[in-house]
Amino acid sequence: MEGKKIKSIDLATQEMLERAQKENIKTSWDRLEAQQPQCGFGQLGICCTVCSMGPCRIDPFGEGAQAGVCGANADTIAARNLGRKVAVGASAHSDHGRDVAHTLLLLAEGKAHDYGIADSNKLKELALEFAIDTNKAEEVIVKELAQKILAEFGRQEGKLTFVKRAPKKRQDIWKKLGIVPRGIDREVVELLHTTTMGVDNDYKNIINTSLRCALSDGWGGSMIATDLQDMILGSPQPVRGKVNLGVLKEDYVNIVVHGHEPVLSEMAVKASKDPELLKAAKEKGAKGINLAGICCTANEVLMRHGIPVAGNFLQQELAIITGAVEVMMVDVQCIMPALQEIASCFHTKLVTTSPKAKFPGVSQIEFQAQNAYEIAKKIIKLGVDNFPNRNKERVNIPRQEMDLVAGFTKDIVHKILGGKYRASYQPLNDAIIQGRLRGLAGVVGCNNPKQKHDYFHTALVKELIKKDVLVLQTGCSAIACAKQGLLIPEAAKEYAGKGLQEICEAVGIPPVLHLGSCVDNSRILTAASQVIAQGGLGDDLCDIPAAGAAPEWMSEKAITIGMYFVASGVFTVFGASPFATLGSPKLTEYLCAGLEEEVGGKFAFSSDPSEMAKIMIEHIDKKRQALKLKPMMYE
Ligand code: SF4
Ligand code: MSK
Repeated sequence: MEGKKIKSIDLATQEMLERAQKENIKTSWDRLEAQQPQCGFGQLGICCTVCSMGPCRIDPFGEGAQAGVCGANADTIAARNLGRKVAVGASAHSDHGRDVAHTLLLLAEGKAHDYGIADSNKLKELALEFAIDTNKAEEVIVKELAQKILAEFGRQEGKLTFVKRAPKKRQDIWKKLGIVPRGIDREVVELLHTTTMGVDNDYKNIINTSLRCALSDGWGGSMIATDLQDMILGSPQPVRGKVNLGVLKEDYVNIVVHGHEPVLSEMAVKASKDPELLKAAKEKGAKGINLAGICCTANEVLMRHGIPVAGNFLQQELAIITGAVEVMMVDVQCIMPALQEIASCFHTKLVTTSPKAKFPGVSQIEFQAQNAYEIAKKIIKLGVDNFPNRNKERVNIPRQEMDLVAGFTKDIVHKILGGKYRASYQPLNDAIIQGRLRGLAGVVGCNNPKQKHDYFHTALVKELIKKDVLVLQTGCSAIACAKQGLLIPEAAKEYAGKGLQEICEAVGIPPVLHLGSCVDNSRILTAASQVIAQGGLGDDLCDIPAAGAAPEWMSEKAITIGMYFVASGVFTVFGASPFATLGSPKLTEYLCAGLEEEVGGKFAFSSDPSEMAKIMIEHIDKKRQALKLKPMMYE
């Protein structure tokens, strides 16, 4: 398993890669190979293309050029490159949040009939947070809320409303450093402005602006997306599901939803059960319609409906290579441009749905909240009609599928741990205080063909739970661990330390909790804030014995998530990547040490999951000592 040539620890992925190789179908792994050697300057972050006097690059060995044409040195260039990635990541999550807020407004105006308010408690909660009088009619409250939330994007002064959810001490730190996030759009624009040619040349100040921008995502755009999705589509509840390519069914019309925004995929879930479409599917010779997900859209429909997950980021191409997918419906983010070519090798129809994300030559069925269900039906019908075009001899679905439990929000953790009659975080805090649980870890993020697929996530998580760390997961990382059987309650017995095992057995939870998609990392922030509010574990987020990691990250969004975790006081470890070896020793030192003095959180980089686990556990133990908590119960 540890042999150098193995690209993935997942057997289904291995099987599909073999098939791709036999049929000479190129995947991201092949394209990575074709890219070798990748640009060393790019990997070190010291290539600048900001203005047309460049591109400029800095000689990392100190022999050649040490400044770009304008005089920018390695520190400025590396910090600017990093800052620009933070701005892009924040814009992606936040634009997602804005689209959900816009759907809410249409709903309030009676123009989006297919949606409603699925969680009225959440509506009340949010209305109170936004200082809206809840004695009015529901549609008035909803409209006011939508307007106020949309105004958060363009807010010029003051602070984002959700900042109030953070512990007081954390808010004071942000205030002192001048990084309290104002409007989300403002922070993104300001960071892009300050990183253009001839503006901010102080790498520390660029990081400061980046922290503020990232906070506008974590405590703004992403949090808005999560809360509004829960309110409109329903707050998740623990739900059983299945994961891996084996969830695709040979005798069914297979529709795969891929991307991030659940507003349309939610309608696809309904449409896949539409009697008219089911009848049509049977007439075409299928037993029914099977909906499955890839990436974060998968996490969204899994959490709310138990829809099976076909795979994570690096499996998007492989799902099509099974030869059994009639339609892959995509919206935004993490959708490989290669999908069109792969789909053309099979009968699969790729359907784009966002006006922001088109493929040349691929017809689009544009999503509109005003007639969402009809659009979802149209897309599913396309899949049904495409079923007879499937070449049965080319169908090759790997058998692998695994059970999982998902749908753990901050409120669910609250309820499950506190018991039916006394929802509370106290039992969780007590378990940490008494040394039954060592602490908490958030393990999140993508896949990257540079790293053995799924291996970094699972190896790290196994080591953490063995040491009694309760792991919270989102995104493709959660899917990776689910495939290896870590997201079922039975995993506690096999993999967890004795203390964590006792807790899992007492309340019937897995040792690894699936909290949702990438925007749902905001759930980790709110849960951590509640842990502080409960008492006994310090008075700021940086006091909690906790750490974060993105072991196989690839997306700019992951950098933004890392940046807002750090700005919120969390020690965050990234897997090996260009970002891990920045060509500015000063910037690296600042990110990995200096920042801790200012915000209480810092970065670390490691290309070894055991090393990652070790430094995370050391950090957690350091926090336990600072709080003078009891020694670990079973050590
Ligand atoms: Fe070169 Fe400076 Fe222009 Fe960057 S901003 S490309 S370092 S001249
Ligand atoms: S989908 S951002 S590959 S986790 Fe959110 Fe997965 Fe990373 Fe995309």
